[in-house]
Amino acid sequence: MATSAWGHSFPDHAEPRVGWTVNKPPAQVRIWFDVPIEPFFSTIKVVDANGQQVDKQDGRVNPTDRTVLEVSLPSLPPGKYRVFWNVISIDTHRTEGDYPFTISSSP
Ligand SMILES: [Cu+2]
Repeated sequence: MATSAWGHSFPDHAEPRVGWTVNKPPAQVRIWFDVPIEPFFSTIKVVDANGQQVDKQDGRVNPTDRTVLEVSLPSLPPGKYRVFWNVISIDTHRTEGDYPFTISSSP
């Protein structure tokens, strides 16, 4: 099924932003979705350039805003990272995707 006015959940925006280079290691990654997502079957993880998971493995749907998927990060070194997300929306359909961001070595 293609997109509908409600149901399937797609990312609206993210922090760090998709494809952006940031100067400071972000404390967390957050993705805002266009409709609420199911906490029990939705996942988010962050990997480094070697594919190694680097987040604190506390990925969750924000309990007070179920359109937000978030995960905490340690103080990461400069480099390229990728965020993988996989969510079940309120209509029980699954969507998934990934996006890159970079932490710059220059202050
Ligand atoms: Cu559908």
